Amino acid sequence: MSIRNNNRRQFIQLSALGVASAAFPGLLAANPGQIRSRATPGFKPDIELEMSSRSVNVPILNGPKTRVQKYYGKLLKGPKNALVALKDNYLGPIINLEKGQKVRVYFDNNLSEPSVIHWHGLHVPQKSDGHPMYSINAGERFVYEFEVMNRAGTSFYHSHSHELTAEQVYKGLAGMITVTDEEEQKLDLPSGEYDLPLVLQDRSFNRRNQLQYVHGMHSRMMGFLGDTILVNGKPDAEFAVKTRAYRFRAINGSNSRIYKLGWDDGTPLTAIGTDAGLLEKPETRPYLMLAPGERIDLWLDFSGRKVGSKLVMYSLPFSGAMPPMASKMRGRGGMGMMGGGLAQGVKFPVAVFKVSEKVSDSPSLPKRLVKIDRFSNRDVDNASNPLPIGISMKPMRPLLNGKSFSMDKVMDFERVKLDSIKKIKIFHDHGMEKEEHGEKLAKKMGGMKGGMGMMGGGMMLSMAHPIHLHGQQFQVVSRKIGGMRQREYKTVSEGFIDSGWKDTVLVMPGEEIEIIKPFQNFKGLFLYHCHNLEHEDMGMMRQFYIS
Ligand SMILES: [Cu+2]
Repeated sequence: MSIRNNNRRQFIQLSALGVASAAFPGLLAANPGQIRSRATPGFKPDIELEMSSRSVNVPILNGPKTRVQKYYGKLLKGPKNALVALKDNYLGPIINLEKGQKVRVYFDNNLSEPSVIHWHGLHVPQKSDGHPMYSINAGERFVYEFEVMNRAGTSFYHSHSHELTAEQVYKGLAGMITVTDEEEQKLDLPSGEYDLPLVLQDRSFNRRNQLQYVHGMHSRMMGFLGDTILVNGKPDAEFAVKTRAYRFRAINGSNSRIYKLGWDDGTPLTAIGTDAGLLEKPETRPYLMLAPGERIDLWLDFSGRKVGSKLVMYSLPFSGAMPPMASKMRGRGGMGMMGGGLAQGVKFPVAVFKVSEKVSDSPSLPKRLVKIDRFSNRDVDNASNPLPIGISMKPMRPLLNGKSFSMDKVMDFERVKLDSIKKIKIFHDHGMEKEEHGEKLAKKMGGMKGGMGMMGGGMMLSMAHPIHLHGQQFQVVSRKIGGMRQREYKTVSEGFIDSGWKDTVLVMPGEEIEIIKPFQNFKGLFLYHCHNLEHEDMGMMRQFYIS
């Protein structure tokens, strides 16, 4: 069996590397294991890490410790601050990188199940991107090698083993990555103790403090929603802050919860960065939306606040993210909730900021941050014929372009030429019924009207999906909201920042979003999927084949 699997896997890897450019034959998904990945002799790393995943007990709540899965790290080579462990935490160590560094990571899977690491936000070669075909079995080692090509920004690494992603991330397999570069260093942004993570996750615990995961297909279909909010791995988050500006790197590491971040007293929020990149200039909004997989770099300025005063950051109420059917069941332990849990879109506190010390100086908010060259139709070769990402929900089957994920298949329009820059249209495709529709869709994209088939069964399941594309960051170039659910859309519409670099974008029901994305530097298979991790594991994932 192992020989056959090995051959199959090798074939897939060779195919992905462009050795076999013909159609991917009808292979079964590769089974994890049999990967023998070794360090490349010619690759001279600036940073060398040994990472491992293990089941371990950590203190989260008062009382008994919680069984989690955790990434451990050991710095073999590189600057001391490249790896910062969080004590008594399920979150993996923070990895601090600099543009241009070469990084090698030895990953030892010490779980009792397959796993793989995806460097969400980093633009790395296929083999180091954590594609589920590179999942390794318990006891195996995988070597990741990449050069940091990203601009300064915040990313995060997490498990991406197919059908295990949601549960492994839920159990703890995630951690923050920061990247810095010369452009950022010139800005004199808050650093050191004033540059802090804000990793947002929701969990549910039983009476013995053990993690509870989804029960039943309904909550899986809507996505897991926990009733306990954890910030940086801890409940009841409180930050003691000085009267000055801070940078908080917010990461939504939740499986499916969407946050609408805002202050209790109505003070607006200022963002200086989005997914893996600083903005051209700061953006101040009444609130900011943060969907699973997304990041926002926040500029939180406590200057002028009274010592002893408290500010509470909330997730403010919003509606429209869940199907109408699920919303009606709210309060009755309905879909998407654990019994008595926190429904999607209800208000709850995220973290308390206690002003505890007066200081006399603070960096001031830069008027301009970094230069961003905006993509336009002139940069793409398919302006009038965008690549489709059609979202549809059949009962218990969330799909992209009418298909579920299969490890070794790409459709014609998912084959993209290396070095091309493409326009991509992400939309809700309620009319999609036939399996081959995805193929046809690519051809008739121009003629598609929003709202087609809206009264069909698909619409009843229409919900918000955070769509994540692996590889390079993209830019959002347009948003259109269909005629329906306008009132609900207004509860979130001011919280989207489209001026920066993105790798994940929340697509609300009825919404159609156009993005422009470059496909440069690396050939191979690069995933696109829903970052509602329950959806991802149910197959709401496809891939581009860059050749
Ligand atoms: Cu989804």
